[in-house]
This record gives sequence, structure tokens and C-alpha cells, in this order.
Amino acid sequence: MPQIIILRHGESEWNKSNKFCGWVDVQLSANGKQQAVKSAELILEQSDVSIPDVCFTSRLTRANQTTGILLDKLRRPFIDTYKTWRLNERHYGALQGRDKTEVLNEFGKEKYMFWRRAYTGCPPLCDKDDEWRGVDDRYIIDAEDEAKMGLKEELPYGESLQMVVSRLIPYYNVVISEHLRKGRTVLIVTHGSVVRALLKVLYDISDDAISEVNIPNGIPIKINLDQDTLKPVSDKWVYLDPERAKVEAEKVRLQGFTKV
Ligand code: DG2
Repeated sequence: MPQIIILRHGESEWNKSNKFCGWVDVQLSANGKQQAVKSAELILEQSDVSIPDVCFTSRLTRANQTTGILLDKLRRPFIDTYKTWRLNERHYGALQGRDKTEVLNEFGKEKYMFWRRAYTGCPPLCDKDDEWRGVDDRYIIDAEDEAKMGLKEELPYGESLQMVVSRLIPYYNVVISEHLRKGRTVLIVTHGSVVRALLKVLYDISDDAISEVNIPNGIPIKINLDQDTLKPVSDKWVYLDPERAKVEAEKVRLQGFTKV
């Protein structure tokens, strides 16, 4: 049976310091590295979780570092790992680099939560030359590959979750699903908004309900899929450490309201 293991990267330096990050390329914190080790232990401990056959991740360092630590601890550094901007965090536009509490105080709770969690909530866009836009030469290779696949798109200046779904799903359907159809276990190491986008599509979650979903750093999610339909076989995704996931997801929800 095909299985997906989805993981939000370990805590980053900017998760720790309460800043909107998006496409800004920050490192894992020491705690984030520990969370990646713990993720591997959780996968190894649980007999109904398969060892991944193939891995997909973003082009952002915090997800790549998490992937490296995790695959080393799983003793699977050799499996194919594909990187794509389509698994990058939602582009947080002109909010990137800003302190979450300052944005909350400046614009108010309603706007702040609209930008963070509403399905159509697009943050103010950044300019092409914004120092925090986060687009550099690493994305040239994606453009070359995508031209061959007929998937080409302009890189973002700010995105809603709905826009993330639009750029992610063609890649999921064309590239990732090919491995699932072969019955493989696919590891996806990505970011909070991308995990939400994947769950929304896989479980057909409403636009309102997805705004209540918060994803903790560094706790793997297991999803078994039907071999024919590639739909989840149960109606809820499973965290490998459900108790800790609940506590940590609540901390994510409250970011900006309380300093983390
Ligand atoms: C966080 C998510 O993304 O922030 O971009 O600041 O998963 O890459 O750490 P990640 C960011 P929230 O949407 O939870 O505020």
C-alpha cells in the first residue's frame, strides 16, 4: 500500500525568533536539529510506518537540513531526493523578515489572522527588488526542468494558501503520484503552509476548516493511500506523536500573540 510521510521541517532560527519567514532562507535552530533526529526515531519505532523509498523537499535550507538529518538517522541517505520550489513555504510577501507580534499590533488581529490562516488570505506583495523576497539563482534549474514538463510559472511575490494549492497540485499529480502509483513510501519534508495545502486536497477539507489547522515543527504525519484511487484510506491523518503534536500545534496557532 502506498504511504506518504509528511513532515514540517524542524524549528528554524526565525520560528524561534518569531519572524515571518516564507522564502527567506534561514537555518534550523539547535532545537530544530534535535526535532529532525526525533522524527527519525519516531519513524523507526513504529512498525506500521515504512522506511521511505523516495523523498521530496523544497529548495529552502531549513527543509533540506531536516531531510539530511532525518535520512542519515534512518540510514537512507542514498534514496533519491528531489527538490522543487513548488514545495517551498508560502511566499509571505512584504511580511517576510517582520516580527509577528509587531505585525499583529500594527494591523490588528483580524488582518493578522486573515494573512496567516484564511484560505484566500494573500499578504501584501513584495517588490521585485525587496531585500527579503528570497528569490535567487537556485531557482534557475527548476525553470529549466519545468519547461520540459510544461509546468512553468512565474515565481511569487506573495501567496495565499489557495495559490500554494494551485502551484503544488500539478507537481503532486505529475511527479509525486508517479511514485505512489508504484506502491512506494514517499517522504515529503516541507513547510507549515504546504503541509496544510496537501492535507486540504487529500482530505477535501473546506476553506473554513483548513484555517483552523496548525502544523507543528518536526513531528511526522503518516497517511496510507488506496493503491487504485491514491486517496487516504482513513478519514484523518495520524501524527507519530499525537500528544506532542497537539501541544505544539497550539503554540503555532498562538505565534505573535505570545512570544515563542
Ligand atoms: C512559517 C509559517 O513557515 O508561519 O513562513 O514564517 O513552516 O517555513 O516555518 P515555516 C513562516 P505561520 O504561517 O505559522 O505564521
